[in-house]
Amino acid sequence: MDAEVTAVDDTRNTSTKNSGSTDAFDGRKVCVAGLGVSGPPVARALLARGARVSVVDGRDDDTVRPVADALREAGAEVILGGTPLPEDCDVVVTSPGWRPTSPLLVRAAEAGIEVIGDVELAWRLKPADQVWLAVTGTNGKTTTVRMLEAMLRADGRDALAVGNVGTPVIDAVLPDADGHVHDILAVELSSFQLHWSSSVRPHAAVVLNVAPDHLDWHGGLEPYARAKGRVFARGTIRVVNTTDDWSSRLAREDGDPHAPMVGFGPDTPKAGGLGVVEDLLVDRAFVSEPHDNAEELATLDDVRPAAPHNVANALAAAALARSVGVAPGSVRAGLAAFEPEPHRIAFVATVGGVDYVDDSKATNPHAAAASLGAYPSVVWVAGGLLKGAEVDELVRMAADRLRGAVLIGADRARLRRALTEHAPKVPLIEVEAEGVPEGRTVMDEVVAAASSLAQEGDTVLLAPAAASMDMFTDYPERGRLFAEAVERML
Ligand code: UMA
Repeated sequence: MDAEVTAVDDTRNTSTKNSGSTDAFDGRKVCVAGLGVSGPPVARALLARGARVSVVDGRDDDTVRPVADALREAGAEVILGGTPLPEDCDVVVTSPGWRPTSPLLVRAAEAGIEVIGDVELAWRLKPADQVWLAVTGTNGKTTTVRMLEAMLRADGRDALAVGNVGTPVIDAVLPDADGHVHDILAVELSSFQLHWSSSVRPHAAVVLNVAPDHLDWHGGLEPYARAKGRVFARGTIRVVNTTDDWSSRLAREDGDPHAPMVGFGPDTPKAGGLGVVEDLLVDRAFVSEPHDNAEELATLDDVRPAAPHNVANALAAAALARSVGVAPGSVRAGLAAFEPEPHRIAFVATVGGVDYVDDSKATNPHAAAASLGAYPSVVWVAGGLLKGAEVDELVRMAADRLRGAVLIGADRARLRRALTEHAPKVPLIEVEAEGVPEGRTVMDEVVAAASSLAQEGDTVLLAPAAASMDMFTDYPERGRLFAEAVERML
């Protein structure tokens, strides 16, 4: 029997804050692994706490050198172009992307040195009364934390979305230049960040879904999923996607059996859950007498972009918001204020009766499946780094709606094999990164190939099912170049 659900309004009017443990790092020698987004603020926070800090990064280029110089000036030792484990380290704080098999982390483990991530450090340093609401899952995390942030703010809360979404968590737990610390954080946590966390205990948390991704990093689906399950800590309200087996399983097996469990899904909710009744998003969890009562939160029209998986994101965000007493009207106002992120099922233009859509954020097969499912007749632009994921099921599922496919990137042979086997009649064009004619970009070639396959009424959909770094800086650059190439055809 699941524990009873009660919304806890513990985030209002917190004018003073207890500070986190202040002296735990004083005089200790800390190695910070990585000088990307999370490493520098971690190093600065530790210096401010009196730690002796050594930062290491395998890169030594024009991007990291100025960052390294600034940290040296602040008192850190910085080693670039190699990743030795600095002498006499008491603890290592790693950036999330570092694999457990990377030599520095292996050496630290062998030497019995504690390794934690940036999120764990932030948890240990945060004010005791700052509330965390956590979101993890393979897809939809960023949208969900942004919706949650908007709902909290619409309710008048002092809230900020942080974590994998881009703002390092450490920046939001220490006072800013004006001495201000946010009351409540909507924290997006990746499987990497959860792997390196041990004592993080959000007030409420959700695993949106689990599908194969980052398998090469974690060594398989089970360890990847179990890393996500760590978000359900002792006492954490478990918010669960009732349509996703892993989400429920992790809440049951890895969560606290005494903590409330709140399901959400696309159907009429049972008492204790959130769901959809006709065109309404409805709460039957955070209400008095849930067996008799339901609270209307919003309509399906309030959810943008309008796609089934996005309704699930909105319900998950609503459940987390309601767990801290956000009013129903603020859920709706938050959805209205929410700005969809670029490169997520973003319409680019119609050219010759064909719609061009940028879903460059679909960096794994599960995300690509969600966006392919939203269009009846598609020329699919796919490929890149598959990170160990299989694509057969995706191609089988999408075969009937494919007009054609344009394949790019390092792992395109896997996609070609799957298409040849499961969709043999679908025409394929492969575009190589090399040999693009002078004055044209690889995306000009991709878009030209796609338009040659498309017919009026079709959608050309960039939903690569793969990461971008083999050909582009990141997925935003991939999406931007795609959109620019489409716009050049106008
Ligand atoms: N590095 C080494 N050796 C290694 C690995 C990395 O020297 O073996 C160095 C790199 O040269 C680089 C630095 O470490 O300078 C990069 O560290 P990092 O890749 O761990 O990441 P950060 O730049 O600190 O950014 C991280 C997240 N990145 C990853 O998890 C890969 C960001 O998520 C996050 O926004 C940021 O912290 C703030 O919390 C990005 C991401 O791609 C968006 N996340 C993955 C995803 O969403 O799928 C999980």
